[in-house]
Amino acid sequence: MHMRKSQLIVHQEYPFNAEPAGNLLRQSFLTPQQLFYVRCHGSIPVVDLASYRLLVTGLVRRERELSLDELRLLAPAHTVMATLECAGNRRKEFMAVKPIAGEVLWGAGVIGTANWRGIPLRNLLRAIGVQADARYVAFTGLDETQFEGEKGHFGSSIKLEKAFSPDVLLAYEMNGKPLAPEHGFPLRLLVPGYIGARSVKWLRQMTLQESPSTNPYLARDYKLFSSEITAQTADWNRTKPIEDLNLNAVITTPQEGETRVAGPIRIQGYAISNERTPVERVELSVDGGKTWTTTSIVERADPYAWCFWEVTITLAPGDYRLVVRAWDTSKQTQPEDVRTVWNFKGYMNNAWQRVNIHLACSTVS
Ligand SMILES: Nc1nc2c(c(=O)[nH]1)N[C@H]1C(S)=C(S)[C@@H](COP(=O)(O)O)O[C@H]1N2
Ligand SMILES: [Mo]
Repeated sequence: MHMRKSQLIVHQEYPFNAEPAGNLLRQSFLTPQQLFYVRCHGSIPVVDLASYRLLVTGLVRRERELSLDELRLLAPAHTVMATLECAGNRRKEFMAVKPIAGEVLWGAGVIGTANWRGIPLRNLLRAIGVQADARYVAFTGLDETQFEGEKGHFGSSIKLEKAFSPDVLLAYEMNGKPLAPEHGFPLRLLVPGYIGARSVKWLRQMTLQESPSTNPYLARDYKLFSSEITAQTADWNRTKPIEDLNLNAVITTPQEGETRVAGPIRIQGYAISNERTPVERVELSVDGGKTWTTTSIVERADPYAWCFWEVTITLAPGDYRLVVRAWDTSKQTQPEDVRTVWNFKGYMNNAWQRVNIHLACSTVS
Protein backbone atom coordinates (compact mmCIF):
# COMPACT_ATOMS: atom_id res chain seq x y z
CA MET A 1 0.00 0.00 0.00
CA HIS A 2 2.81 2.36 0.78
CA MET A 3 4.03 1.98 -2.80
CA ARG A 4 0.65 3.02 -4.10
CA LYS A 5 0.55 5.99 -1.75
CA SER A 6 4.18 6.95 -2.34
CA GLN A 7 3.25 10.47 -3.44
CA LEU A 8 1.58 11.30 -0.14
CA ILE A 9 2.96 13.01 2.95
CA VAL A 10 2.76 10.30 5.60
CA HIS A 11 1.95 11.66 9.07
CA GLN A 12 1.70 8.25 10.73
CA GLU A 13 2.50 4.69 9.64
CA TYR A 14 0.16 3.13 12.21
CA PRO A 15 -2.62 3.98 12.10
CA PHE A 16 -1.89 4.94 8.51
CA ASN A 17 -2.54 8.65 7.94
CA ALA A 18 -1.40 10.45 4.81
CA GLU A 19 -2.33 13.42 2.61
CA PRO A 20 -1.19 14.83 -0.74
CA ALA A 21 0.53 18.21 -1.12
CA GLY A 22 -1.81 20.93 -2.36
CA ASN A 23 -0.25 21.38 -5.80
CA LEU A 24 -0.74 17.66 -6.56
CA LEU A 25 -4.28 17.72 -5.22
CA ARG A 26 -5.21 20.63 -7.48
CA GLN A 27 -4.10 18.84 -10.68
CA SER A 28 -7.34 17.00 -11.30
CA PHE A 29 -10.92 17.68 -10.30
CA LEU A 30 -11.49 13.99 -9.58
CA THR A 31 -8.78 12.86 -7.19
CA PRO A 32 -6.97 9.71 -8.39
CA GLN A 33 -7.08 6.98 -5.73
CA GLN A 34 -3.31 7.04 -5.33
CA LEU A 35 -3.49 10.76 -4.45
CA PHE A 36 -6.53 10.45 -2.19
CA TYR A 37 -5.83 11.11 1.49
CA VAL A 38 -6.07 8.19 3.90
CA ARG A 39 -7.44 8.64 7.39
CA CYS A 40 -7.39 5.57 9.63
CA HIS A 41 -8.00 5.13 13.35
CA GLY A 42 -6.78 1.56 13.41
CA SER A 43 -5.85 -1.34 11.16
CA ILE A 44 -6.46 -1.64 7.44
CA PRO A 45 -8.38 -4.90 7.26
CA VAL A 46 -7.64 -7.35 4.47
CA VAL A 47 -11.04 -8.58 3.38
CA ASP A 48 -11.75 -11.72 1.36
CA LEU A 49 -14.68 -10.92 -0.92
CA ALA A 50 -15.89 -14.52 -1.05
CA SER A 51 -16.50 -14.71 2.69
CA TYR A 52 -17.46 -11.04 3.16
CA ARG A 53 -20.89 -10.45 4.74
CA LEU A 54 -22.61 -7.30 5.96
CA LEU A 55 -24.63 -7.91 9.11
CA VAL A 56 -27.97 -6.11 9.07
CA THR A 57 -29.41 -5.97 12.56
CA GLY A 58 -31.76 -4.13 14.91
CA LEU A 59 -35.14 -2.71 14.00
CA VAL A 60 -35.53 -4.44 10.64
CA ARG A 61 -38.10 -6.93 9.34
CA ARG A 62 -35.56 -9.70 9.96
CA GLU A 63 -31.86 -9.68 10.71
CA ARG A 64 -29.62 -10.87 7.88
CA GLU A 65 -26.08 -11.43 6.67
CA LEU A 66 -25.61 -10.32 3.09
CA SER A 67 -22.78 -10.82 0.64
CA LEU A 68 -21.84 -7.99 -1.70
CA ASP A 69 -23.59 -9.79 -4.58
CA GLU A 70 -26.75 -10.19 -2.52
CA LEU A 71 -26.65 -6.51 -1.56
CA ARG A 72 -26.24 -5.50 -5.19
CA LEU A 73 -29.30 -7.54 -6.16
CA LEU A 74 -31.44 -5.66 -3.64
CA ALA A 75 -31.08 -2.25 -5.28
CA PRO A 76 -29.75 -0.82 -8.57
CA ALA A 77 -26.40 0.95 -8.48
CA HIS A 78 -26.14 4.73 -8.36
CA THR A 79 -23.16 7.07 -8.85
CA VAL A 80 -22.58 10.26 -6.86
CA MET A 81 -19.77 12.75 -7.33
CA ALA A 82 -18.82 13.92 -3.88
CA THR A 83 -15.94 15.47 -2.00
CA LEU A 84 -14.83 13.71 1.15
CA GLU A 85 -13.20 15.98 3.70
CA CYS A 86 -11.80 15.17 7.10
CA ALA A 87 -12.96 17.38 9.97
CA GLY A 88 -9.24 17.72 10.78
CA ASN A 89 -8.37 19.43 7.48
CA ARG A 90 -6.13 22.48 8.16
CA ARG A 91 -5.56 21.46 11.79
CA LYS A 92 -1.86 22.41 11.57
CA GLU A 93 -2.79 26.09 11.23
CA PHE A 94 -4.44 25.92 14.67
CA MET A 95 -1.02 25.29 16.18
CA ALA A 96 -0.10 28.96 15.71
CA VAL A 97 -2.79 29.81 18.27
CA LYS A 98 -2.41 27.05 20.85
CA PRO A 99 -1.08 23.49 20.63
CA ILE A 100 -3.46 20.60 20.01
CA ALA A 101 -2.55 17.39 21.78
CA GLY A 102 -2.86 13.87 20.46
CA GLU A 103 -4.17 14.61 16.99
CA VAL A 104 -2.69 14.30 13.50
CA LEU A 105 -1.40 17.71 12.41
CA TRP A 106 -3.01 17.77 8.98
CA GLY A 107 -2.28 20.34 6.33
CA ALA A 108 -4.96 21.33 3.82
CA GLY A 109 -4.90 18.09 1.83
CA VAL A 110 -7.27 15.86 3.83
CA ILE A 111 -9.86 16.27 1.13
CA GLY A 112 -10.54 14.65 -2.22
CA THR A 113 -13.28 14.19 -4.78
CA ALA A 114 -14.45 11.00 -6.44
CA ASN A 115 -17.26 9.43 -8.38
CA TRP A 116 -18.61 6.98 -5.86
CA ARG A 117 -20.65 4.07 -7.12
CA GLY A 118 -22.72 1.89 -4.89
CA ILE A 119 -26.06 0.85 -3.52
CA PRO A 120 -28.32 3.72 -2.43
CA LEU A 121 -28.90 3.20 1.28
CA ARG A 122 -32.57 4.17 1.04
CA ASN A 123 -33.33 1.52 -1.56
CA LEU A 124 -31.59 -1.03 0.59
CA LEU A 125 -33.56 0.06 3.66
CA ARG A 126 -36.81 -0.25 1.71
CA ALA A 127 -35.87 -3.71 0.49
CA ILE A 128 -34.87 -4.83 3.96
CA GLY A 129 -37.86 -3.32 5.75
CA VAL A 130 -37.38 -0.83 8.59
CA GLN A 131 -39.52 -0.99 11.74
CA ALA A 132 -41.55 2.10 12.62
CA ASP A 133 -39.61 2.99 15.78
CA ALA A 134 -36.19 3.13 14.07
CA ARG A 135 -34.65 6.65 14.11
CA TYR A 136 -30.95 6.05 13.35
CA VAL A 137 -28.80 3.81 11.22
CA ALA A 138 -25.57 2.85 12.98
CA PHE A 139 -22.53 1.43 11.21
CA THR A 140 -19.38 -0.29 12.40
CA GLY A 141 -16.23 -1.14 10.51
CA LEU A 142 -14.07 -4.26 10.45
CA ASP A 143 -10.96 -2.34 11.49
CA GLU A 144 -9.53 -2.74 14.97
CA THR A 145 -9.21 0.52 16.85
CA GLN A 146 -8.20 1.66 20.29
CA PHE A 147 -10.02 4.58 21.79
CA GLU A 148 -8.58 5.86 25.08
CA GLY A 149 -7.02 2.46 25.60
CA GLU A 150 -10.17 0.48 24.85
CA LYS A 151 -10.24 -1.92 21.92
CA GLY A 152 -13.12 -1.75 19.50
CA HIS A 153 -14.17 -0.91 15.98
CA PHE A 154 -14.68 2.43 14.27
CA GLY A 155 -18.33 3.37 14.00
CA SER A 156 -20.88 6.10 13.54
CA SER A 157 -24.57 6.67 12.94
CA ILE A 158 -26.78 8.94 10.88
CA LYS A 159 -30.37 9.96 11.37
CA LEU A 160 -32.92 7.94 9.43
CA GLU A 161 -33.97 11.00 7.41
CA LYS A 162 -30.40 11.48 6.17
CA ALA A 163 -30.20 7.75 5.44
CA PHE A 164 -33.22 8.21 3.18
CA SER A 165 -31.67 11.05 1.16
CA PRO A 166 -31.09 9.64 -2.34
CA ASP A 167 -27.32 10.11 -2.45
CA VAL A 168 -26.17 8.22 0.64
CA LEU A 169 -24.47 5.08 -0.66
CA LEU A 170 -22.96 1.83 0.41
CA ALA A 171 -20.11 2.39 -2.02
CA TYR A 172 -17.91 -0.27 -3.60
CA GLU A 173 -16.28 1.82 -6.34
CA MET A 174 -14.27 4.99 -6.45
CA ASN A 175 -13.64 6.61 -9.85
CA GLY A 176 -14.64 3.46 -11.71
CA LYS A 177 -12.39 1.10 -9.75
CA PRO A 178 -13.06 -1.12 -6.73
CA LEU A 179 -12.20 0.60 -3.46
CA ALA A 180 -8.53 0.23 -2.56
CA PRO A 181 -7.93 -1.60 0.75
CA GLU A 182 -7.13 1.65 2.56
CA HIS A 183 -10.36 3.30 1.32
CA GLY A 184 -12.65 0.62 2.67
CA PHE A 185 -12.66 -2.42 0.39
CA PRO A 186 -15.04 -4.02 -0.24
CA LEU A 187 -17.78 -1.71 1.02
CA ARG A 188 -17.96 1.65 2.76
CA LEU A 189 -20.61 4.15 3.63
CA LEU A 190 -20.56 7.44 1.71
CA VAL A 191 -22.50 10.29 3.28
CA PRO A 192 -22.12 13.21 0.86
CA GLY A 193 -22.04 16.63 2.49
CA TYR A 194 -21.02 15.27 5.91
CA ILE A 195 -17.53 15.19 7.41
CA GLY A 196 -15.47 12.18 6.35
CA ALA A 197 -15.78 10.51 9.76
CA ARG A 198 -19.40 9.61 9.01
CA SER A 199 -18.43 7.58 5.93
CA VAL A 200 -17.52 4.36 7.72
CA LYS A 201 -15.05 2.16 5.82
CA TRP A 202 -14.91 -1.67 5.70
CA LEU A 203 -18.57 -2.02 6.69
CA ARG A 204 -19.16 -4.91 9.03
CA GLN A 205 -22.54 -4.15 10.55
CA MET A 206 -25.49 -1.87 9.94
CA THR A 207 -28.02 -1.53 12.76
CA LEU A 208 -31.39 0.20 12.78
CA GLN A 209 -32.00 1.67 16.21
CA GLU A 210 -33.91 4.23 18.25
CA SER A 211 -30.85 6.18 19.47
CA PRO A 212 -27.56 7.42 18.02
CA SER A 213 -24.56 5.10 18.04
CA THR A 214 -22.69 4.76 21.34
CA ASN A 215 -19.46 4.14 19.39
CA PRO A 216 -16.82 6.51 20.84
CA TYR A 217 -16.03 7.93 17.38
CA LEU A 218 -19.57 9.31 17.32
CA ALA A 219 -20.22 9.90 21.02
CA ARG A 220 -16.81 11.08 22.31
CA ASP A 221 -14.98 12.34 19.25
CA TYR A 222 -15.77 14.54 16.23
CA LYS A 223 -17.71 17.10 18.24
CA LEU A 224 -17.08 20.81 18.07
CA PHE A 225 -16.47 22.81 21.23
CA SER A 226 -15.90 26.54 21.62
CA SER A 227 -12.43 27.99 22.10
CA GLU A 228 -12.46 28.18 25.89
CA ILE A 229 -13.43 24.51 26.40
CA THR A 230 -10.67 22.04 27.25
CA ALA A 231 -10.45 18.25 27.35
CA GLN A 232 -11.19 18.55 31.07
CA THR A 233 -14.28 20.75 30.78
CA ALA A 234 -15.83 19.27 27.62
CA ASP A 235 -19.30 17.84 28.16
CA TRP A 236 -19.55 15.25 25.40
CA ASN A 237 -23.13 14.28 26.20
CA ARG A 238 -24.48 17.79 25.69
CA THR A 239 -22.78 18.39 22.35
CA LYS A 240 -24.06 17.02 19.06
CA PRO A 241 -21.87 15.16 16.57
CA ILE A 242 -20.51 17.21 13.67
CA GLU A 243 -22.44 16.49 10.49
CA ASP A 244 -22.31 19.04 7.64
CA LEU A 245 -19.11 20.29 6.07
CA ASN A 246 -18.50 24.00 6.56
CA LEU A 247 -17.55 26.68 4.04
CA ASN A 248 -13.82 26.62 3.32
CA ALA A 249 -11.27 27.81 0.76
CA VAL A 250 -7.63 26.90 0.32
CA ILE A 251 -4.74 28.18 -1.80
CA THR A 252 -2.96 25.13 -3.24
CA THR A 253 -0.50 26.99 -5.50
CA PRO A 254 1.82 28.71 -4.75
CA GLN A 255 2.66 27.06 -1.47
CA GLU A 256 3.73 28.57 1.85
CA GLY A 257 7.22 30.06 1.67
CA GLU A 258 7.56 29.69 -2.10
CA THR A 259 9.78 32.08 -4.09
CA ARG A 260 8.76 33.05 -7.62
CA VAL A 261 9.92 35.56 -10.18
CA ALA A 262 7.87 38.78 -10.07
CA GLY A 263 5.31 39.28 -12.83
CA PRO A 264 2.02 37.53 -13.56
CA ILE A 265 1.42 34.93 -10.84
CA ARG A 266 -1.24 32.31 -11.22
CA ILE A 267 -2.88 31.49 -7.91
CA GLN A 268 -5.06 28.39 -7.64
CA GLY A 269 -7.02 26.47 -5.08
CA TYR A 270 -10.19 24.73 -4.07
CA ALA A 271 -13.30 25.76 -2.15
CA ILE A 272 -15.98 23.64 -0.52
CA SER A 273 -19.35 24.07 1.15
CA ASN A 274 -22.40 21.90 1.72
CA GLU A 275 -25.31 21.24 -0.60
CA ARG A 276 -27.73 23.70 0.99
CA THR A 277 -25.43 26.72 0.66
CA PRO A 278 -22.99 26.18 -2.24
CA VAL A 279 -19.93 28.33 -2.85
CA GLU A 280 -20.95 31.56 -4.57
CA ARG A 281 -17.57 33.20 -5.06
CA VAL A 282 -13.98 32.98 -3.94
CA GLU A 283 -11.94 36.11 -3.23
CA LEU A 284 -8.22 36.56 -3.05
CA SER A 285 -6.19 39.27 -1.34
CA VAL A 286 -2.50 39.96 -1.95
CA ASP A 287 -2.24 42.50 0.86
CA GLY A 288 -3.16 40.40 3.87
CA GLY A 289 -6.90 40.99 3.56
CA LYS A 290 -7.24 44.75 2.98
CA THR A 291 -8.40 44.53 -0.63
CA TRP A 292 -9.88 41.60 -2.54
CA THR A 293 -10.14 40.30 -6.10
CA THR A 294 -12.85 37.89 -7.20
CA THR A 295 -11.32 34.75 -8.68
CA SER A 296 -12.73 32.63 -11.52
CA ILE A 297 -14.39 29.38 -10.61
CA VAL A 298 -12.98 27.17 -13.36
CA GLU A 299 -14.61 23.88 -12.43
CA ARG A 300 -17.44 22.87 -10.15
CA ALA A 301 -19.89 19.99 -9.70
CA ASP A 302 -22.62 20.87 -7.23
CA PRO A 303 -24.19 19.81 -4.98
CA TYR A 304 -21.56 17.68 -3.18
CA ALA A 305 -18.22 18.39 -4.85
CA TRP A 306 -15.65 21.09 -4.27
CA CYS A 307 -14.96 23.81 -6.83
CA PHE A 308 -11.62 24.82 -8.33
CA TRP A 309 -10.81 28.52 -8.57
CA GLU A 310 -7.92 30.53 -10.00
CA VAL A 311 -6.76 34.05 -10.63
CA THR A 312 -3.69 35.59 -12.27
CA ILE A 313 -2.33 38.72 -10.65
CA THR A 314 0.74 40.71 -11.77
CA LEU A 315 2.96 41.47 -8.81
CA ALA A 316 6.16 43.50 -8.35
CA PRO A 317 9.14 42.07 -6.44
CA GLY A 318 8.58 41.79 -2.68
CA ASP A 319 6.93 39.77 0.07
CA TYR A 320 3.23 39.08 -0.10
CA ARG A 321 0.66 37.54 2.17
CA LEU A 322 -1.99 35.87 0.03
CA VAL A 323 -5.35 35.42 1.72
CA VAL A 324 -8.36 33.50 0.43
CA ARG A 325 -11.98 33.43 1.51
CA ALA A 326 -15.15 32.02 0.00
CA TRP A 327 -18.73 33.29 0.17
CA ASP A 328 -21.74 31.01 -0.02
CA THR A 329 -25.21 31.48 -1.47
CA SER A 330 -26.56 32.60 1.91
CA LYS A 331 -24.09 35.55 1.62
CA GLN A 332 -21.97 34.30 4.50
CA THR A 333 -18.20 34.20 4.44
CA GLN A 334 -15.54 32.49 6.52
CA PRO A 335 -14.22 33.74 9.86
CA GLU A 336 -11.24 36.08 9.54
CA ASP A 337 -9.33 35.05 12.63
CA VAL A 338 -8.23 31.49 13.35
CA ARG A 339 -8.33 32.27 17.09
CA THR A 340 -12.13 32.49 17.01
CA VAL A 341 -12.48 28.96 15.59
CA TRP A 342 -9.70 27.25 17.57
CA ASN A 343 -11.01 24.22 19.47
CA PHE A 344 -9.10 21.70 21.54
CA LYS A 345 -9.80 18.81 19.13
CA GLY A 346 -8.73 20.89 16.13
CA TYR A 347 -11.78 20.42 13.93
CA MET A 348 -13.38 22.41 11.12
CA ASN A 349 -10.73 25.11 10.68
CA ASN A 350 -12.24 27.44 8.10
CA ALA A 351 -10.58 30.72 9.00
CA TRP A 352 -9.28 32.80 6.07
CA GLN A 353 -6.27 30.90 4.80
CA ARG A 354 -3.00 32.83 4.50
CA VAL A 355 0.03 31.91 2.39
CA ASN A 356 3.28 33.91 2.43
CA ILE A 357 5.29 34.10 -0.77
CA HIS A 358 8.36 35.97 -2.00
CA LEU A 359 8.64 37.46 -5.47
CA ALA A 360 12.18 37.96 -6.66
CA CYS A 361 13.49 40.40 -9.27
CA SER A 362 13.94 38.79 -12.66
CA THR A 363 17.57 37.73 -13.10
CA VAL A 364 17.47 38.96 -16.71
CA SER A 365 18.46 42.65 -16.93
N1 LIG B 1 -13.88 1.94 9.59
C1 LIG B 1 -13.36 3.17 9.53
N2 LIG B 1 -14.01 4.09 8.79
C2 LIG B 1 -13.54 5.34 8.68
C3 LIG B 1 -12.37 5.74 9.40
C4 LIG B 1 -11.71 4.77 10.15
O1 LIG B 1 -10.67 5.01 10.79
N3 LIG B 1 -12.23 3.49 10.20
N4 LIG B 1 -11.94 7.05 9.31
C5 LIG B 1 -12.97 8.03 8.98
C6 LIG B 1 -12.46 9.37 8.72
S1 LIG B 1 -12.10 10.30 10.08
C7 LIG B 1 -12.38 9.89 7.45
S2 LIG B 1 -11.94 11.49 7.21
C8 LIG B 1 -12.64 9.04 6.26
C9 LIG B 1 -11.41 8.96 5.40
O2 LIG B 1 -11.65 8.19 4.26
P1 LIG B 1 -10.42 7.81 3.33
O3 LIG B 1 -9.33 7.26 4.16
O4 LIG B 1 -10.98 6.83 2.33
O5 LIG B 1 -9.98 9.07 2.64
O6 LIG B 1 -13.01 7.71 6.61
C10 LIG B 1 -13.80 7.58 7.78
N5 LIG B 1 -14.21 6.22 7.92
MO1 LIG C 1 -11.73 12.46 9.37
